[in-house]
Amino acid sequence: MHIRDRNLIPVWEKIQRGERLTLDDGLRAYTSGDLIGLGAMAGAVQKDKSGDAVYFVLNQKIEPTNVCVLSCKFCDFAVRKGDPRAYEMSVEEILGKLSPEIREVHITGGMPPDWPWDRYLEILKAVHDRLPEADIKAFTAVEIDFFHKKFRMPVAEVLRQLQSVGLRTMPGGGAEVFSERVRRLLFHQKIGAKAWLDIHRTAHRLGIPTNSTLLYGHIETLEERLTHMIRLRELQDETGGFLTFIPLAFQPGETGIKPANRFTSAADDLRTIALSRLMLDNIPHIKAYWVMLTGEVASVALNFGADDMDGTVGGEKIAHDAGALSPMTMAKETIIRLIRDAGKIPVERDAYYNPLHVYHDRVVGKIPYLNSVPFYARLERRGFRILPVVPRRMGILSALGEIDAGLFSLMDYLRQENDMELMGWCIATRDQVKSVMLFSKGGWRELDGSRIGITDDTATSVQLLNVLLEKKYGVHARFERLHQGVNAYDGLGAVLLIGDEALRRNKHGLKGFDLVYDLAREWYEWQKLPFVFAVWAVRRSVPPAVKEELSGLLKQSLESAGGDFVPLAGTHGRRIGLTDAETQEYLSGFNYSLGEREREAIAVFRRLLPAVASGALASSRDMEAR
Ligand code: V47
Repeated sequence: MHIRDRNLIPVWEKIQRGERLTLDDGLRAYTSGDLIGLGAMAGAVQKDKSGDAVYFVLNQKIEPTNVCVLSCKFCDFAVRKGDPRAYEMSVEEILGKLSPEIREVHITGGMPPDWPWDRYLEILKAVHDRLPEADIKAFTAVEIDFFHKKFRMPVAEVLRQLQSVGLRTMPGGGAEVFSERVRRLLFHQKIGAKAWLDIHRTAHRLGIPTNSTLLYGHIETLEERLTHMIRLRELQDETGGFLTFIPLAFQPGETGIKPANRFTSAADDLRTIALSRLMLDNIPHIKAYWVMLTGEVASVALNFGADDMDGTVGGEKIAHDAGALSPMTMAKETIIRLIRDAGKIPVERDAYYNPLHVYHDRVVGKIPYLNSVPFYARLERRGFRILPVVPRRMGILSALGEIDAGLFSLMDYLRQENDMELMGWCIATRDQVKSVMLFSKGGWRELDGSRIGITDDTATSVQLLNVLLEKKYGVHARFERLHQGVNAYDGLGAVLLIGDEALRRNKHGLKGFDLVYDLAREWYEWQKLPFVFAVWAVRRSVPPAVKEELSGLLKQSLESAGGDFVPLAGTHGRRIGLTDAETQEYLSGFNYSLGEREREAIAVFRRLLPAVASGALASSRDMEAR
C-alpha cells in the first residue's frame, strides 16, 4: 500500500482493524494532499467488497413532468405550471420511451399541483405491464412526502400502494445535504434530514431497498458532507436497506449558486468517492454517476472506491438542464470500455445489484462470506478475475455460462452436474456451522403452518431447512424470500440467515427471535454426518491446464494458512465484529477437503431432497412456489 501522507496511516490502520472512521478521521483523510494514497485505501476496501467487478444497468430515466410546486435554488429543471418550458407526459408518451432491453426504469420528476394520485399509480402500472422484467426505481423521499401530505395517506400506505403496482426500489435523490444551515439557504421548502431518513426507514421496513445520495460542491462544508455520510451509516446499521451511495457533483448551470461553469474539480470528485467508500463501511456499493462526473472522471473513480457506473441512463434531464457536460445517454459499449480501461470486469446488473451478465472470460465466483476467504489468497495474486456473488446468484450465472469456476452452493452444483466437475475442495462442517442459523420464535414443532423468512442468498441452506422441517420434524411451513439486506421480519415465525449476517446475529441475537438453531448441528445430530454446504467446481469445457493451475492455487492458499487463519481472514472477521480468536475458531471448524464422509453426506442429503425421484432436482422456483 503506497501511502505518502503519514496522517493517513492511523486511518488506514483503523480500517484494517475493522474499526469505524469518525468525523475527525474523515476530515483528516479529506484534507490530505495524498490523493493517490487515499485512492489506494478506498480501492483496497472496494476490492474487498466487490473484487474486480464494476456494475452497470441498462436503464431509462423518465421524468414525467418538470412542473413543480417547489423552487429549490440549485435546480434548473423545475418550472411553474404555465411556464413555456413546462411539459407533462401522457402514459403513451412514457411508454414510447421504453425499449425491450431496459432492466431498470428510473422515474422521478417535478411535483405538479394538480395531478391526482391515480395518475402516478397508472404510470407505474403501465410501465410494469409493458416491461415486467424491468425493475421500477421510482420517486424520491421528497415526492413520497408530497404524496403523503397531498393525498392524506400515511407514508407506509403511499409506499404499499406504489409497491402493489410495480415499485421495486427507491432512488436516493432529495437528500441533498443533511444540514439545517444549507437547507434554509438553498431548499427551505424541501423535507429535512429527519423526514428523508424516516421515509427511507419505512421503505426498508416494507422490503423496498433504496439508494442514498449527497449533493456536494456548492455551499456545504467538508464537515457537513461527512456528517451526512455518518447519518446514512447509522440508518444502514438499523435497517440494512441501502443498496448504494451516490455522491452527486453539483452542476452550476444557471442556478446562480456559483459563478456559471464552476464545476467541482476532478480531485474533489475523486476524494469524495474515496471518502464515501471509507466512511460508509456498511453500504455495499458506491456509484460513480458519470452523468455528473463525466465518463472520464467516473472511469478513474473506479480505482478510488466506486464499483458502479449507474447505467446507460436514457433521457436524463435534471443534470443536463443544469448544464452537465456528459452526453445524454451512454451506449452500453462505451460503459464497458470505460470499465475495462479502469482494469475492472464489467458486470451488467438489475436494480438490486444481482449480476446478469459478466463481460470477461475466466471469471471465478467468490461467495462473499468469511468461510470462503482462505481459498482465495493465491488466486487473487495470479490474475484470475474474481467476482464476489451470493451463492444462489452464482448458480444462476454459471447456468448462463457467465462464470467458469467457483465455490458453489451444493444445490447449484447438483443442478449443473452435467456441465461442471468437482475440484476436491468444499466447505463442510463437522457438526455446528455457526453461519447457517434459524432464528425462531418457537420450537421446531411450533413452526407448523407458520411463515419463515429465507434470505434471498441461499439455495442449499433453504433445502436443508426444508428437509429438517419436513423429514426430521414432520412440520410444514411456508417460505418467503426476503430481499438481500432488508431486515423486514414482521409477522414471521422464524428467519433463516446465512453467511456473515448469520455469524453477526449469532453473536448478538435477533430481537424477537429468541430460539436459535444451527442447521448443521441439527443435521449432525440426526444423520451423524458432516454437512457439505458448498463445493468447488469448474466448467468441464475449461482447458485442463487451467483447471490444474486453479486446483493448485486453491491447495496453496489453504496450505499457506497452515491452520492459522487470522493472517488471511482476520480483517474480514474484524469487519463483521469477530475477534481474531473467534475467526480462528470459526474457520478451523470446517473441513475444506472433499473426502469420503463428505461424499456420503452429499448422497444422503440428495436422497432426502423432495424432487429427486424423477432424477430432476427441485429448482429454486419450485421452492418459491411452495
Ligand atoms: O435530489 C438537482 C440533484 C437529484 C442539481 O438513486 C442536482 O440511483 C447536481 O438523486 N446539480 C436527483 N445535482 C438525481 C438523483 C439520482 C441520480 C442518479 C441515480 C440515482 C439513484 C439518483 O439531483 C436531486 C438533487 O440532489 N440535483 N439539481 C444540480 N444542479
